[in-house]
Amino acid sequence: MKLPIRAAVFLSLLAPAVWAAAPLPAVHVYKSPACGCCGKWVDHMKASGFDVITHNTNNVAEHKARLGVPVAMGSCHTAEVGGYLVEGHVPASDVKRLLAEKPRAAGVIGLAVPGMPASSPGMDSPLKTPYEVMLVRSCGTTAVYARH
Ligand SMILES: [Cu+2]
Repeated sequence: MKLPIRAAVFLSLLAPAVWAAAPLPAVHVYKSPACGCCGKWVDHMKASGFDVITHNTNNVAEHKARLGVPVAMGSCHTAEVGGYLVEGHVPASDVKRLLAEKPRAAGVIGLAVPGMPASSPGMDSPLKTPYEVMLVRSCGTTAVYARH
């Protein structure tokens, strides 16, 4: 009987370490203090388990430029998480997938939902309007990452 008990104790000690190995990085959000839908996206990210640090600014464009958001991919707010840019109303599930896949080596610098699609998180229109999440590369090219 000793071995199974030791194994169980060992596993119970191991479990917290496994959990701690991959915590979600904090999300830094840059948004206008007057932006309502930006705040709702912050709520969506928090509800999905992210710590969110909100930076209210009247110069969101400065941060988009710093992070390398292509002009055509622009939305209302921009964010930074785990070294990646997240532009606009990107679903938390896609951000988590990006953080797990770590495509930095393939030249990917982040995700974007250009404009403000009605059905995206934080916009929350009851109408089911399809929209795409775009992957952004350091060279400025984009590709479809997810369809919702
Ligand atoms: Cu918005």
